[in-house]
Amino acid sequence: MKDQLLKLRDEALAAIAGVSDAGAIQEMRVRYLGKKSELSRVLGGLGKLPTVEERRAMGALGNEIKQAITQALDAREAELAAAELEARLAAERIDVTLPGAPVRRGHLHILYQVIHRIEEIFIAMGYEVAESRQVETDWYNFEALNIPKGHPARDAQDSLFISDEVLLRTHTSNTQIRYMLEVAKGRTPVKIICPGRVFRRDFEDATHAMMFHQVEGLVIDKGITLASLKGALTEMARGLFGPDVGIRLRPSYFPFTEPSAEMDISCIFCGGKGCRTCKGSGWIEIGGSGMVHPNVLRAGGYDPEEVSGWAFGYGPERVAMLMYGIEDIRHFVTGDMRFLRQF
Ligand code: 2U9
Repeated sequence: MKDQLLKLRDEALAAIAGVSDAGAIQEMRVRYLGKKSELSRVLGGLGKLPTVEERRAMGALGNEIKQAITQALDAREAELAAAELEARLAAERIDVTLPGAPVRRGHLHILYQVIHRIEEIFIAMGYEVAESRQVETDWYNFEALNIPKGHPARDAQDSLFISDEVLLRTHTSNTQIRYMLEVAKGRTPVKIICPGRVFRRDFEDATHAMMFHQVEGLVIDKGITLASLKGALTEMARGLFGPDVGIRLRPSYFPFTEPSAEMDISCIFCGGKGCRTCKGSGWIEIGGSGMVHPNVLRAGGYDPEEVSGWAFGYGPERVAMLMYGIEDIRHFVTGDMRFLRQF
């Protein structure tokens, strides 16, 4: 029996030394130490040994061998686990010094680059930028701007009504009314520009969109005249188009200003000599302006006998189109990255 046991031990230890897979260790535990193992079978015959001494000696040897095999299994298992960890660490090593995958940096939409430039020009002149709601009541969009119900100017501004009294604003002028009533509350001076989205019911083509932007300006103080309007507009035109650009005001009509004027810039393509873009006139129309109508001052809580003011309005889409040679207003909203990435 002793020889059998020693042979079993040597076999087991050799097999354990040769195993190279941690998963196989558990199998070996069952094979060499389990209830159905050769070792258990041999030791099962202990009772058949003739003397107590032999039984004791073989029992002790059996236990020693069990221990030796258990130790060998544990040691090999630990060795294999360490080797596996080592291999994984080597295989999954990350070089943290490698440059990362490049992320393409985005930028502001071209229209908002232009709007921000306009804001900067006016901020430098001491203006505040004011914003307000795009869904507005009839009163703030029309009535307060001297456009009562039935006024023909309502037809010229085809509107998107949500209910009888609520519409998508057709201009940013609601912002000036709200600023006068809710922020300035009769205090002077008021010096604001109001950029924002406006909406009109219109047929879209290369120069008309249902949604576009306006930048409007408003100044109110004692003794304000058209002289400072022309000064501010000239500063704006030069800031946008360069130091040689001039402004021309042509008499016109708007319900919210009196007197009113169309506002032209000298042609930025021919310098005023006359070309195709300015149709030979040397001037390009970009917006409107005028002295704030007394009714509008009153609606904003100001006394037209005490103070006066001027206002202007124009579309930054048109400015961006002139500056960058963009031929279709719809490019601004189609989201075509080939267009947007150019700027
Ligand atoms: C208040 C008083 C007066 C704003 C003004 C214009 C003239 C004008 C158009 C130009 C092209 C709009 O972008 S466009 O379609 N705007 O001609 N806007 S005066 O007058 C105001 C505004 C607010 C309280």
